[in-house]
Amino acid sequence: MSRIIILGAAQMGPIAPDESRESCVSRMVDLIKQASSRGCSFIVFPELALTTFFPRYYEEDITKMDDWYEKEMPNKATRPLFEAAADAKIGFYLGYAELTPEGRRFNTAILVDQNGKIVGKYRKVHLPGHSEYDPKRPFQHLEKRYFEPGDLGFGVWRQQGSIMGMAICNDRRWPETYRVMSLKGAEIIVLGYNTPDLNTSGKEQNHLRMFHNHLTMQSNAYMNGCWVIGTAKAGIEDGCMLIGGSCIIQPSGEIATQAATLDDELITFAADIDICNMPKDTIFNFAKHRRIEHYSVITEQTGVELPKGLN
Ligand code: CDT
Repeated sequence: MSRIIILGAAQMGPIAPDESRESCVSRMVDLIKQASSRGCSFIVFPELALTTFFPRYYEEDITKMDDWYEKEMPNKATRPLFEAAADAKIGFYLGYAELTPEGRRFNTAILVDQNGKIVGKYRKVHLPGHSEYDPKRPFQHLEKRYFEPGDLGFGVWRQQGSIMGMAICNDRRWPETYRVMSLKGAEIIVLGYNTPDLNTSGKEQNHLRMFHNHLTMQSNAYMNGCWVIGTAKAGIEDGCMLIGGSCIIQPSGEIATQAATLDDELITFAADIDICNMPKDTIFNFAKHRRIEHYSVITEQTGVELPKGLN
């Protein structure tokens, strides 16, 4: 018997800087209702899904940004989302900015089970961007200012008869993200993203943003024999264009379904989790084929070390 889970990516259109949490949550509840009508049992919301992508704004005094963060979860504004999802027996991934009681700031995602209980937490490890105002950029990407690197590692959780892991946006570009979770048995890796269509850190053609979005998730789905769900916050947000392209990717690396708009849009797919078994038992049977005696530089060295001598 196959293990089928109807999975969803709940893409969201732009969130204006002055849009309330309550308004975002009501949009999410609509997506939950659509998911329920399609028999979906797990959906993935974007990164920082309760606010506009505020790292595009510079503020000298970081505490003046506190309103963008959630101090507890669930809270008054998000409780209706947890309740609607629990009523519909839908589990979900939600990205938000976390401010801890100790004053630490993380770009966070949670995994919520079908009863509305938080069962997993992930804090973004690979923070992109910069920490100081950069006058050369048309808009800022200050994740390194407003968040510290995640301290929880790459966990996985048993959910709905499968094993799920979480990542956030820029993490999807790093093969280590998927490999660490796959070494813990991940069969479904889920992530949300906010990706401007313009690379402000270097010269690059805009169309490559979507290409790399899919390339990284598809290749890593294939190389780890797992399902990958990537969910965008898309469209023109406070003048900044964010790519869409939310998708559900199968272990072959092929996109099973992809969003067609840059708005709130739910895509779903009846995913057979057991199709992970063939690649995991054959070409990507890690226990049989990995050669860790040659991989030590991956954890012992961060940057490139060139061979000695001159050419
Ligand atoms: N949110 C996020 O991680 N965005 C990055 C943009 C990188 S450009 C500084 C991404 O990897 O899509």
